[in-house]
Amino acid sequence: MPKLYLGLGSNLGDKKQNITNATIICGSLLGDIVSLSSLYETKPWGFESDSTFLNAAICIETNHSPHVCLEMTKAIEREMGRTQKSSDGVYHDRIIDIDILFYADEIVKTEELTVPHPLLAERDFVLKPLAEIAPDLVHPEKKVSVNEMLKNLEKKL
Ligand code: PH2
Ligand code: MG
Ligand code: MG
Repeated sequence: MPKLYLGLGSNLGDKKQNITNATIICGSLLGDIVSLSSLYETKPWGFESDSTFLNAAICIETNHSPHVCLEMTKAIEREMGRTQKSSDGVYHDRIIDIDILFYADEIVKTEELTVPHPLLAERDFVLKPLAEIAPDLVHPEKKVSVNEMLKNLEKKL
């Protein structure tokens, strides 16, 4: 079964509970959770906010297509009370954000969805949790592993 990697983030309310709830709901709707990172406290990236984030990464074995997974993660965000969606690089505080990072080694480029996540290699709040659960996962276009992407990013920071 294909492995779906999701990045989870929260910087509003009970962040730890929000990540836990999202993990449970993702597991029940999308498939079996096969790995789960620890929680990482991270500074807001790409926008100003007084609220730090908790970030995590999870891996789910799923029968659903990437687009169905996207619709489900969006529905979970809405159900959990997320109001504003980010667009054009303008970010907002949020109860929960669920991003598709990888879907097996598939490449998806449609209007609604780009997989692997296009900003993955620039975000330590994504790569750190992901490196905990999938250090050797190789980016199908860049041909480098998660661990290598993290090392390259840390050299730049
Ligand atoms: N998500 C963003 C923008 N900035 N910063 C951190 N630390 N964690 C996030 O999950 C995050 C962010 C867009 O979704
Ligand atoms: Mg995001
Ligand atoms: Mg998102």
